[in-house]
Amino acid sequence: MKKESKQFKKILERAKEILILTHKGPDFDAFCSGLILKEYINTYYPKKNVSFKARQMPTQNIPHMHEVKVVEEIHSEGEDLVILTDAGNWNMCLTSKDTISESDAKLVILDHHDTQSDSTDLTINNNMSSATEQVLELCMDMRGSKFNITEDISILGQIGIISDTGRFLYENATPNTYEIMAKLRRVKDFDIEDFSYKNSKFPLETLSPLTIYIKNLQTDGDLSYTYISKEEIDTGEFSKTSVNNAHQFVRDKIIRHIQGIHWGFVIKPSYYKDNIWQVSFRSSKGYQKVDGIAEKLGGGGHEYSAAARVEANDSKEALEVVLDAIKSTISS
Ligand SMILES: [Mn+2]
Repeated sequence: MKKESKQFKKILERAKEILILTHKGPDFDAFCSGLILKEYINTYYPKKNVSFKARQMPTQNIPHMHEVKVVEEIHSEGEDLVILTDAGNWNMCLTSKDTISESDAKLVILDHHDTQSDSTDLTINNNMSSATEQVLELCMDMRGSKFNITEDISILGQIGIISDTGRFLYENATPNTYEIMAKLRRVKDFDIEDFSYKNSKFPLETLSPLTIYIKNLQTDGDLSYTYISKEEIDTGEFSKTSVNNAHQFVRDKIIRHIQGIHWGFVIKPSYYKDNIWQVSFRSSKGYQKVDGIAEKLGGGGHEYSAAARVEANDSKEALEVVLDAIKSTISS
């Protein structure tokens, strides 16, 4: 057993009241890693109290999802151990109203992000494809061949891993990821295609703001960009969700998928503050890196996927601010 697994086991064995938390706006990896860990504790330590709190339920049915306690605020309820999965620090998990970080419970982080982690009693992060892979690896290391992959754990594991690896398309999928996936699929032949298909569905109302984004699209060399203005949102009476969905669709499936185009950005007004605009950048591997541009605008992200907020009076000005930042970053 690895040293970190032994340490985790020791901390777990001493705890009585355990709370599992994950990042805000939880994705499937967040839910699946937390639920697998909860199942593990429930199975091997049935006398311990373990709860998993989040602000919302997953968008599709997954095993054990009814065990997620949906709460608005997170305060200490006498826990002696808090475990964060799929998050490197409190900040990713808590809002300003939550006070749980002030409790003197022990803190363990099980993560796979590059983000700087808070100081903890134990952090396990082997830069795996997903927090789900990290949690499974840990469970398997602690129990060895006795670890029982139930059908539910198999399904949760597969969902977490396929979500965070984009069905094994991203670079984060390693031989270890495939090996764990093989173990999971021997237990249950989960329908990945059906799950991904359902997950990619969007509400009909997304199409109206989407036509605006497409109409506003411009190209410049291998760059494409588009936006939606406040006036267009008001005139069309578009809901916030429909604009957000359309924004994501253009960002992920249009801007860098046009032939001859390798990168781009999408702009929309912020719903939280007047005169603030959200800009999302996407690029293709080996082409223009966008993290530096986003950083110049006060944001950040990864080499080929980044975001920022810019201040501007209208969409035209917001576009100029972003195009200026691009020009000065590329020429420097
Ligand atoms: Mn993740």
